Formats: sequence, structure tokens, C-alpha cells
Amino acid sequence: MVPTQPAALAERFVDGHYEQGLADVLRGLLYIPRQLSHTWLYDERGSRLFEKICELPEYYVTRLETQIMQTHAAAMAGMLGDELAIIEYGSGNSPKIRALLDALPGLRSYIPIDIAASSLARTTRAMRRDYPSLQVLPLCADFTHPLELPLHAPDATRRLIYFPGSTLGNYTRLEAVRLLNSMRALAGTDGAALIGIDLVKDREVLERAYDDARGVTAEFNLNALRHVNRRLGIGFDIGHFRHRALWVEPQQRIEMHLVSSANQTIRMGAAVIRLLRGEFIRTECCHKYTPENFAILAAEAGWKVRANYLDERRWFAVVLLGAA
Ligand code: AVJ
Repeated sequence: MVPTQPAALAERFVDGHYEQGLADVLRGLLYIPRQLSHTWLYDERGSRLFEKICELPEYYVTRLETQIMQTHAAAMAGMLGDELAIIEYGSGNSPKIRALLDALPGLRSYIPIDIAASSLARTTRAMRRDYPSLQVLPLCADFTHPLELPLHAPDATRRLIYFPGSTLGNYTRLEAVRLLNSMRALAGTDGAALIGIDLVKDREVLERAYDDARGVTAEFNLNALRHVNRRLGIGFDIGHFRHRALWVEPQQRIEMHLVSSANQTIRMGAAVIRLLRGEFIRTECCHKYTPENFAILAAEAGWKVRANYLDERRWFAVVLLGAA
């Protein structure tokens, strides 16, 4: 099928990126269960919808983590000391990182890492403005691949990896161990990490958090299909899918699905995919942990838990890790 906007696509998919993107999506849809990478959730509109999700009454994640950071920043700073460079996975510019920076007046440098150049630039500008004595060294990169820190990054300083948001939960157990392992290598022998993880809780609370009454999360999920349509010139009919969030007990995770509400045929290049009514495409997994099983996971990557910071209901945790 010919892409709908050849000029715009040509800009984005130079050197075979278009074919690569199409092949990746097709491979996922032929998988059992059918799946689409969670990264398709985040285009401009998807990022705006996610910001709206963070303000929903049902989505406790962002609020609780911010509250935990504000309550315990001083204690964290006490454990970490001042001689520090912070490397954030995913560029923050959020009240979470700010709580930490405010508690560490002697902090040397802050290195935000983001694959999206525009939000990285926005974060860099805001942080340089609000923390004039801090060295802000942005790195535009995919943190699931080997990282090269900016050349002038201080190497004698102790490193703290900051990975908030429960984003680690989007990865499978194996991928999470690999990611924690690469953080361990990047942090160095005296390095530390601060990871935000969402904790196991009642099914109803979890499913509500991912299927809110106002339908913002449903729109966020469906937007992945709009994104694929636009970027790859596919013709998913948004009206033939509905959002579902499901707690999958054995895997201890929420799965977001797009359920086909009709028998339908989707054409992708030379390939044809037939979806039966009730069949689904999985778009995201959000793993939830207990402090105990997260400690085991971290240990597999060479980390030892130094402190757990939790909210009163024990719904969310920020975990301080050090070398094992
Ligand atoms: C941004 C990955 C942390 O898993 O809770 C929110 C994404 N998906 N609602 C999460 C998300 C549906 C969010 N993370």
C-alpha cells in the first residue's frame, strides 16, 4: 500500500526506516498474542494524553511518586551525599526530579537522557533556567541500547541513575534485568540507582487506573493505531477497536489491549491481517512488584537494596539501590 503522505513519510523514514518500521509492526501483529510496541503510544498527541492521565483521580502513580519524592528527598540526599552526577532515564522536568535536586545543593551535573529531541530540549532549557549553577548535559539516545555519556561528563564523580515513573515495569522480567544490569555498568563501582516501581495491589484499583471513567486512557491506547496509520500509511479503523485493561495475576502485570469489535481485514504493504471479533492486540504491559520480589530482580543485575521509600498505603515505592 502506498503511504498516505509520501513527502512527510520520506522525511521521517530515510534509508529504509519506513520498511523497517512496517516489518516490525507486521511481525508483532503476526505474533501470538498479537502485539504492538508500547513505543507507538507516544507521539505528540500520545504524550499530551499521558500528561492528562497523570492528573486523573484513578491514576495514582504520578501523584504518589511525587509525594514520596517530596517527603523523602532529604533522607535520600543523606544516603547519597553531595558529590554526585545524576543521570535520568527519560527526561524529567518533573516535580519528582526537582524535589531531589532541591535536596542536593552541591550537585555537580544532571544528565537527562531522552529519545525525543524536542522534550529533551524543553527539559534542558527549563533546568538551566531554574538551576543556574548546575551543569545540565542532555543526551539524546535510546537508553535500552548501550549509552555514551557526553564527553565532558564528570567521570570522577559518583553517579546516580534516576529512573522514575514505573517505566521499568513496561519491560519483561528479562528485559528489566538487562536494563538494570546496563545501569549497574554505567553507574560504576560506587554508583547508585533510584527506581520508581508500582506495587501489587487490588485488581479493581489497578484496572481502574488503566481504564478511567473519562476514557482518557482508552483514547491514549487507541492513539497507538492512529500513530501507526499516520507513520506507516496503514488503514486501521479506530472505530473497530475498543480499549481494555486487564490484571494478569500469574505475570503480576496490567495488560492494555485493543479488542477488535468486528471481523476485519487490515492491509499492510503486501500483507493482509484478518482479525476476528473479540481478538486483541496487546499494546502495553505494566508489571507491578512487591518490595521483596523487586529486591530479587535487582540482585540478579548486581544491585542491593539500600532503602525503600513508600507511601502510607504501600501502593508505590522508590527504591534506592547500591552496588551489591
Ligand atoms: C509511563 C509507562 C509509566 O505504565 O503506568 C499509563 C504508561 N499506560 N496509563 C504506566 C501508562 C496507561 C505508564 N508509564
